[in-house]
Amino acid sequence: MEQTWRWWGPNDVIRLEHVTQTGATGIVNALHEVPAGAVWTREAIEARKALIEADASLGLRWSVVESLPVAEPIKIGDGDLEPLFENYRTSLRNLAAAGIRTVCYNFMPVLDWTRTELRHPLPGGANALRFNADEYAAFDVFMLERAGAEADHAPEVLARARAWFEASSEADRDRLLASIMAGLPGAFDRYDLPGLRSILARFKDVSADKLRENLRRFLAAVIPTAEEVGIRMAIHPDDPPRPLLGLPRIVSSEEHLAAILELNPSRANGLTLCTGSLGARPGNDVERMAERFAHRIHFLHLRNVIKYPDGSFMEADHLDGDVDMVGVVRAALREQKRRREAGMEDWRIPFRPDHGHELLDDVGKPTHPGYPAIGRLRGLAEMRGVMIAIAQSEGLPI
Ligand code: DNO
Repeated sequence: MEQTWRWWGPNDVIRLEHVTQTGATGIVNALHEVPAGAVWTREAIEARKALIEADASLGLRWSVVESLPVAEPIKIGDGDLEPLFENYRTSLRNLAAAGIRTVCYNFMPVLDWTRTELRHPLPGGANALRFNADEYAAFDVFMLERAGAEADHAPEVLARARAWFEASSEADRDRLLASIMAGLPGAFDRYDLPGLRSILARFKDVSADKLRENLRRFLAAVIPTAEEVGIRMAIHPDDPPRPLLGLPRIVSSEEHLAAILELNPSRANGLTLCTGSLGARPGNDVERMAERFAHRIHFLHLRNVIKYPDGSFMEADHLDGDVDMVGVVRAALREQKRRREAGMEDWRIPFRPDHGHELLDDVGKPTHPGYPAIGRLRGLAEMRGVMIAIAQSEGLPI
């Protein structure tokens, strides 16, 4: 398994030298400055690649793109999409020309990952990301004032949400809005409440079936090109894996993943198995999904979550939480063996420690929420240990 690290580009305070110190060799990166829907040019890709590989002694290569974003009109299924499809295909061709073969993307309308608390304090002074069902309901019902929102929350959650809202200060509400918006990658497309209401309105006729149909259309438009240029597309699951703000979700469960793989049977239509995203949904058996879909997994995000009965969840230490991480790593290692025996050249599956707690000197550093250096270094080290232990005891290639 290729050990990778998400690097946010030249503005990341965690520098490439630091990444080398973690033991990772693959860089996960995106041209976050290019707006969704626009082409990633050959020049821009080559410039970024050159930056990543400038110092050969660091031993790094740009191995995965996360993400090549899908523009909202494609998810809405609005208007003439052909120019957007063509731009996406051009970006894929340009990436392939630079030797990049794995492209992660998601199909979550409007919001990428969503949390209500970016710094939930842990004993000893560390911080974790947390999704609090009461605060989320307070946001949805009382701040956003979304029509019909009450029906989407359990009565006891709603009662606590009301109490939270009534006791909240303006600063509390600002913090909640900022936390919910923080998931949007890059520095773009942060919405304020009116902005969020208007983008939500554009999705009002998009049911889950319609969204799935729009995904099918997108795949039909881009997968043949991906196949032709040797790119593996890897859809990222919904985070959290449940409908949010009335928006449909179609990448949240085993059934969803199976349906997506069937939408387009090409191996280029594959998955990012994100254990933390999928693990936050009651009933999801992530180890079983790793085994069942192994042949179509092109990228692994390893992190863990603890779920609470009211729908809240917290990001846990990588080996502590509800997901059987050892089982997932075992499934990935066995799949690699199968690929190698089948003569596949790129048999190694890239994985990255996805998120980490803010630990020690991470606290107070201006890193992206969920992406501190030491917390992720700990996660990577733990997962590397699991990987090597399983590989040695089962005689599997690493
Ligand atoms: C959060 C990430 C997501 C992910 C995108 C992939 O930390 O896992 O932002 O990168 O959803 O498209």
